[in-house]
Amino acid sequence: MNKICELLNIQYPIIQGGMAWVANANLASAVSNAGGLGIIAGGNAPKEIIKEEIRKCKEFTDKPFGVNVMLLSPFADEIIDLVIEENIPVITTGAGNPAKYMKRLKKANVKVIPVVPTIALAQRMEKLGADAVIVEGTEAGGHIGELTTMVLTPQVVDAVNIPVIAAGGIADGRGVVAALVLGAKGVQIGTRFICSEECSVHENYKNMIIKSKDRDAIVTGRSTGHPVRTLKNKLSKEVLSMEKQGLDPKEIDKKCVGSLRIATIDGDIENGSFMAGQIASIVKDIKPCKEIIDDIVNQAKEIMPSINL
Ligand code: TUI
Repeated sequence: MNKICELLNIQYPIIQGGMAWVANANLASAVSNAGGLGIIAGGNAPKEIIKEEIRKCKEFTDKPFGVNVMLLSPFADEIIDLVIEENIPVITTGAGNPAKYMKRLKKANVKVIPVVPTIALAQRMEKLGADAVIVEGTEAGGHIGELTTMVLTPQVVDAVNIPVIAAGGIADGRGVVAALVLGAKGVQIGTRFICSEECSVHENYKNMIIKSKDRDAIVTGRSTGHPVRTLKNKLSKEVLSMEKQGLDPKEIDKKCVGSLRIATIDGDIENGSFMAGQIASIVKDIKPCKEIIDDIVNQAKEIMPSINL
C-alpha cells in the first residue's frame, strides 16, 4: 500500500494545499470525500474562525482531513491548541519552522507534515520527528523558496528516510507520475483545486486562473526576502515597480494589507493578491473535486505502464 495513504488513512496520496482564504470546510471536505486529504488553512485567522470551519468539515465528511498552520500567523500558537483540542489527525505547516510545537503535537498523536523549501530543513524536520515532508518547489503559488520541484524532490528523497510529498507545478496526472518517478510518495496540489466547483472563492479568481498564460504567475517580494507568487495584475505590477525603486518594504507591505481577502472574497481583479502556481495556465475548467481527482488518478494510471526507456 502507498505509504502516504497508509499514514493518513486515505484512498489516494493527493493532499490539497493549505491555501489561506481559499481552503475552507467546503473545499477540504470535498477533497476528503473524493479520496484525497482535504486541508483547512489556518492562514492568519484566529482560533474561533478555524474552529467553525473544523466543525463544519466534520459535518460534511466522515473522512480524515487536516489543518495547515501558517507559522507567520500571530495566531499560530492558538491554532496548534485548537488542532489538539479538536483531535485533528494531521497538520501541515508552512512559512516557517514548526520545531517548537513538535513535542506537543507528537504527544497528542497529531501527524506533522511540514512544508519545506530546502534539503537542510527537510533533514531537520525528520530529526524532530516529522511523519513526512512536503517539498515545495518555486513553481508553487504563495510564499515560495528558490529550488524547483524537479531538483528538490529527488534530493530530499535521497536525504531523508521519511516519505516525501512533492508540491509545486502539479495539476494533472502527468505531474503526479513525474513526482512519483522522482521518488515522492504523494503530491500536494493547490492551484488546480481553486478551480473546483466546491471552492468558495470569487468566480473572478477562478476565471483569472483559467485565462492565465505560462508567464502570468509572477514573483513579488524577492527584494524584501519574502517572495510570493501571484497572478500578474495591477497590484503585483505596482509592487514590482515599488521594489525596483527601492522603496521601504513597510510601504510595500502596507499596499498589500487585506489583498488576499480582496482577491478571494471581493474578486477585485486589479487590487487583489491572486496567489497561484506556474501550472495555473494548464487549468482550463472548473470541475467538482471528485472529477479533478478521478481524472488525475486515471491519467496517472494510463501513463505509468508506458514509461519505457
Ligand atoms: O507557506 C507556504 N505558502 C504560503 S503561506 C502564505 S501566507 C503569506 N502571505 C504573504 C507572505 C507570507 C505568507 C501564502 N502562501 N508554502 C509553504 C512554504 N513554506 N514555502 C516556503 C516555506 C518555508 C520557508 C521557510 C518553510 C520553512 C521555512 O523555514 C525557515 C526557517 O525558519 O528555517
